[in-house]
Amino acid sequence: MKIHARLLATAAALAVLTAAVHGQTLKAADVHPAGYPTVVAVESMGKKLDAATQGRIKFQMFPGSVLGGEKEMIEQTQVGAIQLLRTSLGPVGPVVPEVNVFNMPFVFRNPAHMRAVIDGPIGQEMLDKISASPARLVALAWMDGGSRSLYTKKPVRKPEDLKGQKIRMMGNPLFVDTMNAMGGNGISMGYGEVFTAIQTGVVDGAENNPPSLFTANHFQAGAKYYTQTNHLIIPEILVMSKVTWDKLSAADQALVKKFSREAQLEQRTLWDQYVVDSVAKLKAAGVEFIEIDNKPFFDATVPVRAKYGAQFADLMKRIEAVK
Ligand code: GTR
Repeated sequence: MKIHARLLATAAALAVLTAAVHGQTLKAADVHPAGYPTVVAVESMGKKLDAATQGRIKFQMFPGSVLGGEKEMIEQTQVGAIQLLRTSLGPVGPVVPEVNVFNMPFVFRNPAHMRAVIDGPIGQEMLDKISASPARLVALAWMDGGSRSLYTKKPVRKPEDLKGQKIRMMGNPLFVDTMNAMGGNGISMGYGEVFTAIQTGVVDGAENNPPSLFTANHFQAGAKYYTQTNHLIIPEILVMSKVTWDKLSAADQALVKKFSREAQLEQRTLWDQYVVDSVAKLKAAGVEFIEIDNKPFFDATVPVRAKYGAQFADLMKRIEAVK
């Protein structure tokens, strides 16, 4: 019995030692809180990796921006301080300019069109472009970010209503230009600063999808009018630091790819339900959804697509042709 116990203790000590030598913990990060579809899907990926490698690859999720804003987290992933990151493509644009074709206003007709594009050859090409770029990010899978609309303190129905209003946009000059073209003043700012900025009047509103508006509580800071502009439909992405990727064996890389793909599908299912629930909760909380014809906003942003889209002319035609 005693020998058995000692053997067990030795085995346990050896396991710890082996993990220390060969094992590793992947730090994953997200600006969204626990329970958000992206966080849940990436957590399941981590559990699968742990199980498939008998604990050799461990996983820890840092949700809710605890490791920094999205821009800072992208930088940390590039240098390998964060190993896995779920991010919007918005702030990836300044680092990998090729992704900006997906960041343009009204480039997708609706979220279903966006999904058809990312699920097809164009989506795969874009993942490959990111991985091949000098940004040191390995693009593993797409995530869904739905459709972004405007929310403000005063109701907005047409571009003229945005005159003089400061609207927070994600950190990418393309978005500031988009808001300026839509009639407002685009102010670029990190996600974590938006609540206080609305509350203190530093900005008059922002724009996002219903799940983000709901979980970040921006309506409680005073932006209660949600105008259905649907001006940006930006896919999101799961990336691994190239520093980490290069240290994995080919077999482990294959596992990471397989489970990332599964995370993409899981997130999509969770996302659809989360959008429905968020819309219901926002309405119950008194947020007024303003239905509009968004054509004037589409028309107002023609120059933005012309300016940023010129370099992607062929790709834009292919995107448009996707049914
Ligand atoms: C959300 C997106 C986040 C972040 C945020 C923002 O919709 O999921 O990754 O980009 O928007 O506006 O900063």
